[in-house]
Amino acid sequence: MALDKGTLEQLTTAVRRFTEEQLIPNERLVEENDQIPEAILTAMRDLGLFGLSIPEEYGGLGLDLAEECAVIFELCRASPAYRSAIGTNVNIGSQGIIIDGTEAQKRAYLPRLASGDLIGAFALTEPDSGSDAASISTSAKRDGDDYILNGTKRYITNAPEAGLFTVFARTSPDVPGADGISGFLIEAGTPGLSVGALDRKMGQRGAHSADVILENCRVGRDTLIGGQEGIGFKTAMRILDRSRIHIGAVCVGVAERLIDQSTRYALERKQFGQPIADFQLIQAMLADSRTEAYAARCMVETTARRRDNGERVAADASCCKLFCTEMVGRVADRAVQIHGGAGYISDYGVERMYRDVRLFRLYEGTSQIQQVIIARDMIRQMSAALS
Ligand code: COS
Repeated sequence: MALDKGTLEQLTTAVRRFTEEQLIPNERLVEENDQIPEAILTAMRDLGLFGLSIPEEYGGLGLDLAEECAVIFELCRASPAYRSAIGTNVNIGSQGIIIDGTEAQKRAYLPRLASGDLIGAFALTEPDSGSDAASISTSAKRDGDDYILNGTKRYITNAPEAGLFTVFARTSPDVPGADGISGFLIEAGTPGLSVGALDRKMGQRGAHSADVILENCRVGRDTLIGGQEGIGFKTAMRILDRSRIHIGAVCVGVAERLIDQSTRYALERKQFGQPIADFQLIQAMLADSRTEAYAARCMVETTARRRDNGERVAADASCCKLFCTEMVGRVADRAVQIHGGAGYISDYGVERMYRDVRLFRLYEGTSQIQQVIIARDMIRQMSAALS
């Protein structure tokens, strides 16, 4: 553990208070304006939320993953759009540098990512390459000491706000699949890099995504992550291993919020002369949701701690992503059901959360991709044991 128990408790208590006093009351505003108010972003920076995972020597809070998840459980009691604002800096937009970056790359970018002055984005997906991430076609052609990148990246979270893009591109066109891929750190404003129009999404208003277009974008060799060609796919997979546990924690936070809100509503709402909480069919839905959210919390805490202890947890990270994202979908569905007609009306915010959580089963690897990763691992292990 990077923090002693008391300090971690102080941090999670501060985040819980911030969530209750500032984030939840502004959820509707964020939804209506498709924008998080600047004052809230400033408060998030002041709390150190952009730098949760970034080592202290580079200006972050240096939390380990279990501690980060404890903070995320609290933060995600509010609309997921808030988490998305810090999410790329904490995870997919900074971890490439932390995991495989050179010392110069760490010094150049981590302090500003930690403070939230710089927003990071992770550009892997393309119009024709989603689940099959090793099939990306964005090219990075060597030209003297430079690389020239061409291609389009799709659904890139925080692209409109980002000052730094972790871009994956093919440096060896003759090497098919994963081995020909390299990661680059490209700053916004680099000639040849542009960001498309905002994606119009089903939910998570206030969190933005867009295409990132690379047209003869010339970058120096110092932008190559780790200064090494051909390791980009593995960098991307290692980033995703970590962030899939983080997404599990996000789902736990949202589920716990929905369960509290549903329980409160069930006690207030009267039908047939009594609170609907007295009816066993309502109780069954509440109990199922609590049980599943508790299982998800235990799973995330255990997997995060095991990763912090240096264990290889790639398949279990996928178990977390699969179970937690599916779990919160069921919890949100029951929350709508318990609220009845009110669950379908925007005033209560439940329909908003129902739409918001749908994304979790898609990004950072669909549920089906998590199943593939888990089953492949099982088969590999059993085959090795049998041979
Ligand atoms: N950590 C380190 N290395 C890994 C790894 C991991 N978690 N997963 C795979 N690798 C390595 C493999 O060991 C292999 O290396 P070797 O050739 O040296 O053995 C290489 O990477 C290729 O792996 P694999 O053969 O498993 O690749 P596949 O093309 O079969 O695809 C999946 C793997 C499907 C798991 C991958 O493409 C994936 O995760 N897809 C979803 C992408 C995603 O999440 N997109 C969301 C975008 S971010 S919002």
